[in-house]
Amino acid sequence: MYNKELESLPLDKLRNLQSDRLQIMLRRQYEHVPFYKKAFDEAGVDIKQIKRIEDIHKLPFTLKTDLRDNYPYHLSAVPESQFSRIHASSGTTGRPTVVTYTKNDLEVFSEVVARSLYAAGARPGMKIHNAYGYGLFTGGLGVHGGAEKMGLAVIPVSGGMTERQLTILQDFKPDVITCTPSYGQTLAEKCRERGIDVTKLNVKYAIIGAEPWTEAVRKDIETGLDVQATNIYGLSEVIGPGVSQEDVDEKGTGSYIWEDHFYPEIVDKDTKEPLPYGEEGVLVFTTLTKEAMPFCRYWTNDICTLHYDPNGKRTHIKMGDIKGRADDMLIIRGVNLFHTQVESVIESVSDLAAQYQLIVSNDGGMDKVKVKVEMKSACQDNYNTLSSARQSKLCTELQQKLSKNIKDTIGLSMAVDIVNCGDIPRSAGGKLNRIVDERK
Ligand code: DLL
Repeated sequence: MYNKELESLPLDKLRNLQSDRLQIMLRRQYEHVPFYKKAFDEAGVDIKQIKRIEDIHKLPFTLKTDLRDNYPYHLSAVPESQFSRIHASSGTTGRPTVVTYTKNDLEVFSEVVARSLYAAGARPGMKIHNAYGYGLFTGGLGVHGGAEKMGLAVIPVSGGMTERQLTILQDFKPDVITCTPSYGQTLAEKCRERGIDVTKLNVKYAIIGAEPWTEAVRKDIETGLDVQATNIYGLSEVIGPGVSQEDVDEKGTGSYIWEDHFYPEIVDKDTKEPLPYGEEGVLVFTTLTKEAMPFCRYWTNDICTLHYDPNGKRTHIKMGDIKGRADDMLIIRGVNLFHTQVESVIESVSDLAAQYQLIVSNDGGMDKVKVKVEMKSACQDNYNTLSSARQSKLCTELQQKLSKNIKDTIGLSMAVDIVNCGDIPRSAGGKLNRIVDERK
């Protein structure tokens, strides 16, 4: 463990620490953030009466719209002169979501990322190829700070320019790589295409996150780059990457949330009531140590479960995979649909990549979903050698196969559009927007 004392703190001590930190945080919010003073007063909460973390459910939620309404700095609890960094979300419409950090916040950020990198297999003295975007996105600089704190040599590659990334992977000999899952798959595909012998690369660990992914994606990256891949989760509003991390020896059992800094709850999407551990609902976080922008019960919109793992190395709670976003859950002709369900079906067709978009429309009153999906690069290579008649035959076969598998597994009819490798646009953070809602 990177910080054995805190990562293995007995639960009763952890609850005491969380309770102490919560009281300080609430005072900071009440005294310095007019939005929270009003929110607590309107909810009839006397923060002096909130002495234990177990009372947290009495407090009001904070929503993403609250950040937008208080753009850019009105939720900050310190004067602007105390800001050490400002990040913003990569949102495509409207005002960006702005998050501010003090010097101490950046210390905490580095601490939780260092713990995460360690859990993923990184050790001081290693080199890390950081392919998260540097800039307003928290991925690049967030991982960078934690890696430096732990004593890794950081190669600040940032996103894109895949050819250069391949050269760096071969020549700079990093032990660890961090990137989005879709970019990890792209790198794996390109290595295969170029005939790079991945067993000769030095890279041993891939730390993958910033968007949802599945076990099939893990397998693609692990075999395609000859690494052990683990999940890193986070969001800008809570700090950035490193809110939680999967341990390399405990793959598939969830990701540890660094609970001494971020207190998680799962609440029912509709009633907003807290749910017991193990039940699926919306993940909500209270930041316990942040100074510049402390958040009370921040509604992430991410859907998952929480559980304690009696067999885990650490005492902190684990979160399961993100199933989707509460606002991403589509209801198509009465069927609840997360895009990850379609992804699992796409993975059953070996020529198709998990690079896809669901385009939702409602022509003629009925909601319809079209799946736009890229061919894998091996399939693309073969496709490029075919005559146009054989090309359209191949596309039709793939369309029919995917359409049938979707109907059989999910029970919905969806049109399928097969597109070339790399044709679906990626955002600046390297993320692929899974749902395009064209409904009026
Ligand atoms: O994506 C921070 C990050 C950077 C995490 C690098 C991991 C690695 P935002 O841009 O604010 O922050 O996006 C946050 O991305 O609410 C989730 O919906 C999604 N997300 C992040 N990590 C994961 C993950 C960064 N491991 C939003 N699995 C979150 C699934 C994830 N979804």
